[in-house]
Amino acid sequence: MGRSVCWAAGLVMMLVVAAAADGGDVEYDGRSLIVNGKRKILFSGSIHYPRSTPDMWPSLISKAKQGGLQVIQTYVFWNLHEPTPGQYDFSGRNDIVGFIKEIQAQGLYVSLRIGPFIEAEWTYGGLPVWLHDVPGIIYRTDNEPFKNLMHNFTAKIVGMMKSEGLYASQGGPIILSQIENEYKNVESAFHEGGPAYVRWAAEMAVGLRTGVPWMMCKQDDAPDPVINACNGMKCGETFVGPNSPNKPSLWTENWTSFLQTYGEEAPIRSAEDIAYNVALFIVTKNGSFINYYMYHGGTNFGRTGAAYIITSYYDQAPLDEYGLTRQPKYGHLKELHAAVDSCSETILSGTKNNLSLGQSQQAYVYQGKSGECAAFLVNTDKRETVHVEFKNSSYQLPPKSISILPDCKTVAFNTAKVNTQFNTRSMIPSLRLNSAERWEMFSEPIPQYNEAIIKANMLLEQTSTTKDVSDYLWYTFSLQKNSSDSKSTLNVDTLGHAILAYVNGDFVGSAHGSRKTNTPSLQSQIQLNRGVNKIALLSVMVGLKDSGAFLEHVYTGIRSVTIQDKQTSNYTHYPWGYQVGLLGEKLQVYTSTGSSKVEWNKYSSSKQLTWYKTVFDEPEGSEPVALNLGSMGKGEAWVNGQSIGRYWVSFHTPAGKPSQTSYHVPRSFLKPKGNLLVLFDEEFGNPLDISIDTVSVTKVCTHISESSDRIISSKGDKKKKQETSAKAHLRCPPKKFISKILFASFGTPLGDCENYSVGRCHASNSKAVVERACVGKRECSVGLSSKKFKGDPCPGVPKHLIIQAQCHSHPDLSLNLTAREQSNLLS
Ligand SMILES: *[C@@H]1O[C@H](CO)[C@@H](O)[C@H](O)[C@H]1NC(C)=O
Ligand SMILES: *[C@@H]1O[C@H](CO)[C@@H](O)[C@H](O)[C@H]1NC(C)=O
Ligand SMILES: *[C@@H]1O[C@H](CO)[C@@H](O)[C@H](O)[C@H]1NC(C)=O
Ligand SMILES: *[C@@H]1O[C@H](CO)[C@@H](O)[C@H](O)[C@H]1NC(C)=O
Ligand SMILES: *[C@@H]1O[C@H](CO)[C@@H](O)[C@H](O)[C@H]1NC(C)=O
Ligand SMILES: *[C@@H]1O[C@H](CO)[C@@H](O)[C@H](O)[C@H]1NC(C)=O
Ligand SMILES: *[C@@H]1O[C@H](CO)[C@@H](O)[C@H](O)[C@H]1NC(C)=O
Ligand SMILES: *[C@@H]1O[C@H](CO)[C@@H](O)[C@H](O)[C@H]1NC(C)=O
Ligand SMILES: CC(=O)N[C@H]1CO[C@H](CO)[C@@H](O)[C@@H]1O
Repeated sequence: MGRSVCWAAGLVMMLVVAAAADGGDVEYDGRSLIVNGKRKILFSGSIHYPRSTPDMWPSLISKAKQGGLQVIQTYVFWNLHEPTPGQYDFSGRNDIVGFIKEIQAQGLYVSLRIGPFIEAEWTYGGLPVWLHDVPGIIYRTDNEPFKNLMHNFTAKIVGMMKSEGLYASQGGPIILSQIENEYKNVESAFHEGGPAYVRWAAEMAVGLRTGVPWMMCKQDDAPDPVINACNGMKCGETFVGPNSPNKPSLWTENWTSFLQTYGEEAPIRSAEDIAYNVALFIVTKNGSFINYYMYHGGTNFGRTGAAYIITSYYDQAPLDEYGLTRQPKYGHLKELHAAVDSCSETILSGTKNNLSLGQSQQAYVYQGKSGECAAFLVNTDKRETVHVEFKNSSYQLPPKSISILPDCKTVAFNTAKVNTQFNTRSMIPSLRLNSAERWEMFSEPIPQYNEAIIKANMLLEQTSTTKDVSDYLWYTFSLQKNSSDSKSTLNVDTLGHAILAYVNGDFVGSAHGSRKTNTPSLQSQIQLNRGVNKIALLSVMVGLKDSGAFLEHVYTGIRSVTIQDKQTSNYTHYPWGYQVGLLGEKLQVYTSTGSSKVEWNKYSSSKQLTWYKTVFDEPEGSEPVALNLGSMGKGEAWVNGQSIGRYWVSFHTPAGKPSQTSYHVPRSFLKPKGNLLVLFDEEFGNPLDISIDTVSVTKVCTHISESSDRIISSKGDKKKKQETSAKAHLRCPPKKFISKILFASFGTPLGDCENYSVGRCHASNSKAVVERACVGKRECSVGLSSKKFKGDPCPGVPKHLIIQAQCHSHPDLSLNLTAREQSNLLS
């Protein structure tokens, strides 16, 4: 498919593809993808269809488009689509065709990563658990049973796409597909089976004749014509490049943040750092396709998250879990895309030169045939702001930054200068479920060996016993004691994620692991009675492993059990009874029909292993809804029978906080009245402190500096300076208005939008000036000029303006607006 193409000069790049995306033929060469004869620098963002709901898709895609993306990338989730062999599910959140058609309708392209091994922090890396029982199977190597099933599923998906006409070669939006995923990470474990499998996978995929290129990420030996692509945070620094001069530089996963596991803080990656690495990839690696992983992360509903992965997925992405724009990340990247788009023609077809501007400063200059010129000024110095001379003008380059000059003169964008406002999201309680009367509870019974249906003279492996229909497996045995004198110690070694132990119905101890460590062995002091003692161990999984070689051999569940008193008795090989899952799960007590199958009691006090039930009305309005589970322990929650995911509030981060307390309840799960909320808590969670919250942006903040003038002319051109003098822009989300100025300082305020205070120099009328310009409006701008503030509070000193404002729904009768503010409202 690679071919060299004479670069057409004067070709008009369409920045926004009109109406429906019509890909046409997709080809590539060493410079870029060529879609319908046109070279493109494509900005792409990952949005996974099952991690949001179909009613959210149009708005997510539209926001992505407004953010300057031309492509949406998604994985395909095999274990969702083929839960049992040969039985497929493409309904609801699994409606991949509907998702792709929505992207097409909005005029964007699709990058389809079929895998079908995908990792993706998704349980079992996307593989169906039933694969485990296929005789002789070894995943992801030169193994016939695996290759047959992988081929079957890949062909099924490609066939569906073709029959819906969704490939660009058919006039559809799919311009790129991926086979396998980061295989290089495991390849060596399979010895000669590895390379043979890579060759087979490439051939199999290419043989499906989609008419669009295939890629493999992190696979530097991807066989022709499959393109090897880069994954990571710093492809601008780390990517070794395409493995052929005829393949373009593609970045399939530029992590906008990182995965988060229980017990860890949210990983934060700044807008500046992402923008720097993207711009660097374009100039130093000839990058022409950049995908943000994730652009919208969303929610791991149900039990779909991989081992220890929290339910909220990449909430720090440009669109947060709820689909709200996360600023300044979203806006800063949007400005980057616009700056690159405005000169992408020159970048793609011009000749590139680089010249040194200083010790750690370089200019990359693209020169077009008809005199067009675009430049990227790179400062790799991580500490110093430097002034450089470029084409007789002087430019200030902040530390670790890249300035983009689409015409080689004017700075359209600098990766380190954030002009976008910040916003702060709030969870506002709409309903507190704090009265005991509204709750009912049902205790999950602790099973006994005698009643077990499954029995074995050994400890069974958990996942092959449960077939992953539940996170839970009970292990029970009974033990005859002739004396009651001794205190004993129960020792349990497990490869499950958490374990709870009961002796004669009493809780005796628990333990859990983390993504990085195995579950430590449980050691509990126990008292055994004379006669029969009933031991019950509940082994709990928090998702299945999603990475590494030989997933089919991963052992889960309890490995060894001993009881120590005067001597040590080993019960590893002993008559054990098993119960797969919980009674409440079997009866589906979280559904309206299932809940009537058990006897619910009035809420008395928090107990372990307890189901809680209540009903609530939908909060008014259209803002996203979340459940604040900050008072709960560990378990799962359902709304109207649909699981909103696992929660684990009791597992704290090193800073002593839960990794996640708010859990998304999609509006589409709700009806206006009488929504059934059911929770199962393994620990001593207190449901009386749960609240139903609405999620909204309540504060916006902007920080602007005089020194952020775009051009500093060496000739001190004052007129120019004034023209480009900065304005602070504030804007509330739709249907909200600036109700209050929380902080404003023109002068030398300290800190930034996250942490500010008045500095030495401060115009005392700052707040009044800003209030006059902004309160009551949805958006406003305030110029950064002394005139506006009736005088210069400190002549000669470079000044800043920081404004933080509160956004409020309108109309709000509690607001006492002045006449002027009321007229702002009407304007
Ligand atoms: C592949 O799929 C076809 C139906 O599409 C089915 O008949 C066949 O048994 C499948 N093969 C395997 C190995 O599952
Ligand atoms: C980028 O493209 C230029 C030709 O325009 C080539 O000389 C250079 O080697 C390429 N750089 C990389 C990192 O591929
Ligand atoms: C041009 O860029 C290359 C690679 O980025 C670097 O090795 C070289 O030193 C640069 N040349 C100048 C003159 O800065
Ligand atoms: C820079 O200035 C010098 C002298 O003033 C002039 O000769 C040269 O052409 C200028 N270069 C550019 C790129 O404008
Ligand atoms: C307890 O007593 C029973 C019969 O009295 C005997 O068969 C059994 O071995 C004894 N068990 C232990 C642990 O001593
Ligand atoms: C108990 O027996 C099992 C199986 O024989 C063995 O793997 C385990 O190490 C034993 N545990 C102890 C503490 O000896
Ligand atoms: C906030 O800023 C002040 C001074 O500007 C600084 O001393 C303090 O450490 C900052 N606090 C945080 C949490 O960043
Ligand atoms: C509005 O004015 C009333 C009466 O003057 C006062 O009680 C109330 O607190 C004011 N509300 C706000 C939000 O300032
Ligand atoms: C390829 C790449 O850029 N990998 C980097 C991804 O991010 C992690 C964490 O920051 C780095 O350790 C890798 O080097």
